[in-house]
Amino acid sequence: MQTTTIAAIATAPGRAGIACVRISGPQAYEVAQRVFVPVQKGRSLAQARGYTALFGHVFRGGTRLDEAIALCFRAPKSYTGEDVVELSVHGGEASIRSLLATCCEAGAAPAAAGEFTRRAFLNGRISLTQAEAVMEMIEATSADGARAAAAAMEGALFQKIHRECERLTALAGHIAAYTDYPEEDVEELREDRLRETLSAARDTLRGLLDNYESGSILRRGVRTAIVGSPNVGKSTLLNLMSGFEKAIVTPIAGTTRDVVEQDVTLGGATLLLADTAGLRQTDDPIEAEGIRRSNKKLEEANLILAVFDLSRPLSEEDLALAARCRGRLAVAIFNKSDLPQQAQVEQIEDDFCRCVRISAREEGFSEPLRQAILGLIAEKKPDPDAALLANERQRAAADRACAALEEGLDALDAGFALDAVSVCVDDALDALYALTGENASDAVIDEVFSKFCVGK
Ligand SMILES: Nc1nc2c(ncn2[C@@H]2O[C@H](COP(=O)(O)OP(=O)(O)OP(=O)(O)O)[C@@H](O)[C@H]2O)c(=O)[nH]1
Ligand SMILES: [Mg+2]
Repeated sequence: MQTTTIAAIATAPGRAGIACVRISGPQAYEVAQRVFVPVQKGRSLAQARGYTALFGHVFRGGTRLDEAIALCFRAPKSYTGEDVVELSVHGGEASIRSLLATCCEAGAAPAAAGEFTRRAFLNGRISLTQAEAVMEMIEATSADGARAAAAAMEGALFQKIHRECERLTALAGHIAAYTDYPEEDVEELREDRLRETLSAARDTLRGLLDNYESGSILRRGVRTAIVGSPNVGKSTLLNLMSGFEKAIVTPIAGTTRDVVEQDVTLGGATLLLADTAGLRQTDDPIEAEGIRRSNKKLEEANLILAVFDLSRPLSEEDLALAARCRGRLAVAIFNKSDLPQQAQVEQIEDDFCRCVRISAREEGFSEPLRQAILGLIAEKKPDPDAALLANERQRAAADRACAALEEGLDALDAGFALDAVSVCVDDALDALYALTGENASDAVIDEVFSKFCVGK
């Protein structure tokens, strides 16, 4: 248990209806009482039970700052597991900052980034993966991202990992008993059962690792590159999808040099659109740098929107681009369908998962294009309610555990003694408990919470 009492503004900066200072720790009620006076005579914060609210005023010195609502939580039934009081006032920057300063003068220490959630973790309210999910929820910009974060907060990943830990712990115990006390009446350790447990855990982890990349589609959005030869209408397409004139459009080939980025919501997903410089051979060093960046976006994309100009024959660059899209999640967009057709699209159609004809000059998002993109994302994205690895820390830990289990299975195949297998099981358990935070080092915990915002 922590001995200090902390306070921070829990709401976002800026003007709002309400802003809130959260106070947590053993002196939360003493601090709040020095600041807050209830309106109703005879009521006091000190006597307030958990899950109750009081209306009153907050004061600094003798000066009344604002009207306020005090929300009371009593340890251990609060977010942090400690006594917590939340003071909500009108949401002006000046008033909320002055309220926080008053709470600090009254004995609270300013909270560090993520300190409330850190306390919830240290007090055993939530696992490390659930704490990370809180941050995911705060950062979620799409409905899918929020759903994935909610599932993780509920403990979808924690429970999945924890189940494997329990099975492996039981196995480790069995191996130890069997090898250390062979003369005792320990149930025989059958090799096929041993192999089964190890490979089941390994398969669970492999499934999670395989989904890691596509999980980032839910959380961060779909990295979408708009690519193609110069003048085919890439920037016009970006503007069409964004709903405003984000990028410069001109009839001059080579207009776009820098990558122009815009986030767009489609269905429940966020598309991180990147309009790029047209791909062609050039001696112009500025354009060449733009094209290098186009190629980078193309390589990194989860989804490629390859644009072609229907009104002219396909060029060498067009054919080369189509070849690069083979096997990738890519839509061919045959643009300028309002003009007479010159391009022989049959040459490249097979290189793409979907092909659509549009005129990007026409108003509004083209329905066939929307359907094509949504269909492809739906095929690729994992179930947001399932257990998913949320970040690089979790991925690395799962990877370490998976490798240890592989090693254990190899040791079995090679006919090594059970001791060798037992070491691998211990390594796997070590990695899995680090993942859930049950034996994470202070350095790892510091690292996790350093990414949080103050007030959470
Ligand atoms: N007729 C017709 N013209 C279009 C269409 N889409 C774009 N254009 C025109 O094609 C020209 C080039 O459009 P951009 O969007 O700048 O093309 P881009 O691919 O971004 O070109 P770069 O940035 O130079 O690589 C502009 O004059 C657009 O108005 C379309 O569907 N039909
Ligand atoms: Mg352009």
